[in-house]
Amino acid sequence: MIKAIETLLLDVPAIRPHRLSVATVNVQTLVLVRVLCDDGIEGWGEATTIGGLSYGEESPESVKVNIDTYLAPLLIGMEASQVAPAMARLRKSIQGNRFAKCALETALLDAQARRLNIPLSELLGGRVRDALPVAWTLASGDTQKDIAEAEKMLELRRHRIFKLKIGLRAVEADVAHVLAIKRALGDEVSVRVDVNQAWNELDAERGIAALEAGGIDLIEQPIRAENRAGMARLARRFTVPIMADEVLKGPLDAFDLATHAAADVFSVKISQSGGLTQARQVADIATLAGIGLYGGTMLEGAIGTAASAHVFATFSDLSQGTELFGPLLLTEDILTEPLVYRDFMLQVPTGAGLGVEIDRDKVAALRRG
Ligand code: MUC
Ligand code: MG
Repeated sequence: MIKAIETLLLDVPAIRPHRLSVATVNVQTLVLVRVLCDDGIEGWGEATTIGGLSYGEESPESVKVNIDTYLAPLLIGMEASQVAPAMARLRKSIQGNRFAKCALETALLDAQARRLNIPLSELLGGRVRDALPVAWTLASGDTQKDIAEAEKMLELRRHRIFKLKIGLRAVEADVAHVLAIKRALGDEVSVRVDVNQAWNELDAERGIAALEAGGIDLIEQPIRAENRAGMARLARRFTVPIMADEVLKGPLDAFDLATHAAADVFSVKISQSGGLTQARQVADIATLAGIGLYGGTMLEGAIGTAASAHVFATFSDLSQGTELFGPLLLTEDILTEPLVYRDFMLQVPTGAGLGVEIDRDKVAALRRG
């Protein structure tokens, strides 16, 4: 039986300001969810947003208050080992709140997989890989700093895929910044851009043409999420793959985007999808439609990143890799043993549940209030 559900806000400083077109992240707030069951087993989940309400319509504070007030009371007393009926109850009674639902589903599946003594991935159909390629986002806003940061990552053998955040400056200035980095890093390295919706369609046509000619490998959410027809026009017009991110908020969007050929690649995010099961559904739709897959992040800490890793490890095709670098952007970790990044890959934890152990002292030290 589900006995209690606790939510905590943790404020964790970033290693450097992380600049997106919609916000600059200096401190990341993690919402941790702890589900306690009457058999003594507990499960952990996490939700993060980017820049409070700058990126989406949930904030860390709204996730906490909505779980505490509306979602948790629906779950207390339900059978803890029956995660599907518990999630069905939430989905029936609660509109929206995908991030909150995802954090709860993560905690419930973590607890259930611990109960069965299997990795969480095995509750989602089973993993087909034990390590995931991980991109790093260069977002200092400064070309030389970004090049130096990328060179350091290559030397450490941590990342050889780099995603650049653009869209704040004029198209030409952004293109010059990206192509300078691409030239400095060379052909062995994959350079991609995320415009975070900043361009209009005409800007996008100009910008993407120049980026494609300069050898850039992937263009993420170049225009407003609402302009799905524009996404389809860009996907048809260019050879360089166009990736859907902000427009993709779960299986129904995945179905619609696939139907209208509005993206070549989906960035699957567990929280944007509304949970781990729904993230799998998004991936299934992509695979059936011949759309490529990328494992996205909402800059989660270790718990959300481990949960994402368990989901992405089940994807049969993960052609574009992942960007599960969230914990590496933060100055503090909350695990007893950090996640392992080695040879350009994140190792998917193999222990029971999420396969990570929470350091309670660290959590207490970072807890808000
Ligand atoms: C996004 O839009 O992809 C993911 C990586 C990163 O640097 O920012 C996030 C959000
Ligand atoms: Mg994005």
